Formats: sequence, C-alpha cells, structure tokens
Amino acid sequence: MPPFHTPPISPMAIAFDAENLTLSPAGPTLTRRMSDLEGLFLDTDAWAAAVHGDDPVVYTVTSSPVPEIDRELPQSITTIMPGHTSGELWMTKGHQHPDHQGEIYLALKGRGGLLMFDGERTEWLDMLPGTIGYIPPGWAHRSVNTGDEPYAFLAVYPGGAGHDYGWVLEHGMGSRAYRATDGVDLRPYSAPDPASDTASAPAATPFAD
Ligand code: S6P
Ligand code: ZN
Repeated sequence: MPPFHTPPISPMAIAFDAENLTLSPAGPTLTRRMSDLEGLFLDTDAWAAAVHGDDPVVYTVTSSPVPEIDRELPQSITTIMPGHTSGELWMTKGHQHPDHQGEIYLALKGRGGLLMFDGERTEWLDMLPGTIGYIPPGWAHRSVNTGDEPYAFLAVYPGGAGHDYGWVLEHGMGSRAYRATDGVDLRPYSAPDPASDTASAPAATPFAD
C-alpha cells in the first residue's frame, strides 16, 4: 500500500443528483439554525428576535462519506434558505481554512453569491447554476442567498484544510450583503452592535412568507 493511501476509503462512485440535491451514499448532514449564527448579522436585536421566535433553519450541509482528513477530497451540498435579517441576506457562517488551500463551489440551484475576504481585499462572485466559484488559498469565504428560492451549491475541498470560524468573527468578511430590488447591495463591513432589548425588534423574514 502506498504511503499516501488512507484506509478505509476506497475508490467509489458517488451519485450526484443536482435536481434533488443529494449525494449517495450520503455522509453526515448539518443543519444551521439562526441561533447558530450568533455574532454574524449586523442587527443583533433582529437576530435575537428570530432566535427567540421560531429559530428558523438558515442552511443545511449534506455530505458524501469522504471524511475531512488530510489528503482526502470531501464534497458537500449546501442549501441556503431565502430570507433576510433586517435586510441582510441569509448566509453561511463563513470560515477561513487554517491550512490555506483552494476550494471550488459549483452553483446548482437558485441564485447566490460568494463573498471572499483575505483580510484586506474583498471579492464577490455572482453564483448562478453552472457557475464554478474558485476560492484561492487564504481567502475566507461565505455564501449568500440573493434570490427568492433556496440557493444550493456543491463544494469540493481539501479534507485536511480545517475550518476556522473564529477568524470571521474577529476579522469580518469585508462586506455585508443586503437585499436589493435588483440583485444585491454590498455594504462595507461593520461589526454587530451588542444585543439590547429584543422585545420590539423585527424578526427575521423568510422570503416565502
Ligand atoms: C467547506 C465548504 C462548505 C461550507 C458550507 C457551510 O470548506 O466551504 O462546505 O462548509 O457551505 O458554510 P460554513 O461557513 O458554515 O462552513
Ligand atoms: Zn471552505
């Protein structure tokens, strides 16, 4: 056995259903609710009101069985629900890979954007079905649903790269993406205010409502 082989993973075919957004055989599925996105939306009161309301699902991540370990190449499908929190579009938490390596996203359904930040520069890619978004090493990345339907994409990434979510809390993402009549309104990043009285705060709004 060559030294780079990592048992027990063997060559395998993975059925990729871009319509039903499944990978088969399937690995773990992760569900991120509003409560999992603490400290990320600018309007902390609106975020807290949503959490204390029905704490909606903001996105899910379903994976193939390929594990997140060094030298493996896992895949996952992320589906972000349509919605906004005080105008700020629903999004993933965003992360930096501590072991800087590249990653690709392939947009599958809906309409979205890929926000990237290297600590100084910000980049935004519009993501429509068929678009491959390339994330170079060292760029923190966050996905945003800019449409009225769920936005889904396939990610393929180095299994040993790791995920640093604290980096985004500390450094931000350079921009914030807001709902606009035509597409997205990108505004300069600012840190969230500390939570205050949530009683009169507007709740987060799924577009479907
Ligand atoms: C993994 C890749 C995606 C994200 C997923 C959720 O490197 O970038 O699979 O994990 O889109 O985003 P986040 O920021 O919550 O991990
Ligand atoms: Zn990533």
